[in-house]
Amino acid sequence: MQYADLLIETHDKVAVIRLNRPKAMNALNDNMMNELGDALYKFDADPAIHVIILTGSEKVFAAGADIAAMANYTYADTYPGNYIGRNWEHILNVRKPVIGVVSGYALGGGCELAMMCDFLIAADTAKFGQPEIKVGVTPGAGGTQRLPRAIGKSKAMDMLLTARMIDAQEALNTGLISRVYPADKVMEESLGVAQAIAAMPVTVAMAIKDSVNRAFETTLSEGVRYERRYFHAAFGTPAQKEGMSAFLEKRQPNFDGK
Ligand code: DAK
Repeated sequence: MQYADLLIETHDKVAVIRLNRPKAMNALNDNMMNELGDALYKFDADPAIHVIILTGSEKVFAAGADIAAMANYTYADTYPGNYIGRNWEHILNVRKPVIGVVSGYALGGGCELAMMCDFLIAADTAKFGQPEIKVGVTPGAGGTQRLPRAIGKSKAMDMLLTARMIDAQEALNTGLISRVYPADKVMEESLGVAQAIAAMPVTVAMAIKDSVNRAFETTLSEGVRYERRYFHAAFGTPAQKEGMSAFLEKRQPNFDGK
């Protein structure tokens, strides 16, 4: 898979998609977001891939939507043209786990894209922010919605209204990210996390992802009902037979192809 604004690698069952517009701090533009959707859908459909990592460079995950591209947009360009909605949210349709790995800046649309991943691992160099207010717009890709759900209203209001950035430690303390590693180790460690998930049964990983995401879209009792259906269905799968047999036989499970 060859793209102008992405670099692609695979490591066994793990695909790595790297945002790659180094001259513009990986600013997100239409071409990059179209390519990202294409790569995500191809890996989601590929039975050899179980987990996807979305990352940037060592210096920057993404410094936001491309301000040079947006500067002359009018309302007629954005609303009828469905700016953002038309191609930024493909990642939300991906059914396999997507881990965001952030080194350096994740700002504006970059922070919003990171928050669309299933969970985030960061380098100790990471900086997260929603500085849109400084360029005269509100966030447009979920920043005012996903940030308060992730870190609470007070901290989210503080970041959104003042445009201040938080570092990796503060992001860890608030629950925006799940792990922090030294910058020179973050990819190796993240690949280890992805490979551990990739060794689990992909059908169960997909069901867990779908159930967790329901928690943000429905009531507690409906969410639990939803989870219960997946739990019951699991008893019809080879993964449950292999996992429970392996436990009783005191051996490691082999979930290949399950
Ligand atoms: N867009 C385009 N180019 C960018 C960019 C961006 N967001 N961020 C950086 N660059 C470019 C710089 O212009 C510079 O280009 P040259 O001058 O070399 O040609 C190059 O990348 C290197 O940047 P700096 O020289 O500034 O590098 P520094 O290390 O000094 O600073 C920085 C790094 C990331 C702190 C700084 O570049 C910065 O503050 N960047 C802007 C961050 C920002 O404000 N991000 C939010 C963007 S607004 C909407 C939906 C969504 C949105 C808007 C509307 N609707 C539905 C209508 C979303 C908006 C945003 O994301």
